[in-house]
Amino acid sequence: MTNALTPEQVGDKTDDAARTATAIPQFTESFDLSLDDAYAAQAHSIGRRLGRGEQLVGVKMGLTSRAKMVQVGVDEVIWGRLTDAMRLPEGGVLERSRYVHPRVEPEIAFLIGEDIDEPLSAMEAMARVDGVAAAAEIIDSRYENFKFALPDVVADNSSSSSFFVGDWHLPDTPVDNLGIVLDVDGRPAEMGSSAAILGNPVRSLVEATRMVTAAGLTLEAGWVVLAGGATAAVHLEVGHSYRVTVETLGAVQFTVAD
Ligand code: OOG
Ligand code: MG
Repeated sequence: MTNALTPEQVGDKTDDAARTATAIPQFTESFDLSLDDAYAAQAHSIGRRLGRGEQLVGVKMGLTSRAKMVQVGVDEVIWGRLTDAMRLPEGGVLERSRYVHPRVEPEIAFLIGEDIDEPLSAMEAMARVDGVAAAAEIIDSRYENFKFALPDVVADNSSSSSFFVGDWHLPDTPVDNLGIVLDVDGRPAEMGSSAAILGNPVRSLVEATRMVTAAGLTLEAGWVVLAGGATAAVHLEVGHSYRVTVETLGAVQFTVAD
């Protein structure tokens, strides 16, 4: 065990790793990083992004489905912060060189219509939602070999790196059991249901109202909440196109270039 780093030092390293697309060793291999310090490190690393002119535009929930927990070997719900620079235009091109080892996963997005600064029930939370949409999250763990323990991934903004959101649909559109397909060049790679997300993605929104407000943040009107991957994530490769289709919500797609 080497000397522990402060949350600020950890956040500096995850931010540098993300900014330069360079893999770093897991912190928990060399010292005990507490979950609280990991969230403080995440806040610090995103604070650096805000200092560079980025704006907070929402949060992502993670490890809300079995498929995701099994794929990465961590089984607790986590969250991370989304900035405007992370949102990519639907139908666009993703530059592979800006990432370490990116993967894509299908998600459901909620558009917050009215500020939420306290834990809410499903009904209360949905009353403050203005829209629901299909989404794709690009996760790019900054750790070597995409391997991490719970505090590592939290300090690394829960692997979040970019996201795409499709057209918004009315908030009363049911999202509890929608068929989902993630295809690569038109061939299905992963299939699932939105029910894989905590039984209903709305539960993930409820978790967001609890976890994010406990951290002192408000889910602001206009913010996006990503509910978490419904299937395992798929590696991105240059020259291929990826599309997430969600029954009744439509599709989001993008292509990967150098
Ligand atoms: C951790 C982030 C998990 C999700 O939707 O479950 C996540 C990871 O898989 O690297 O974004
Ligand atoms: Mg995700």
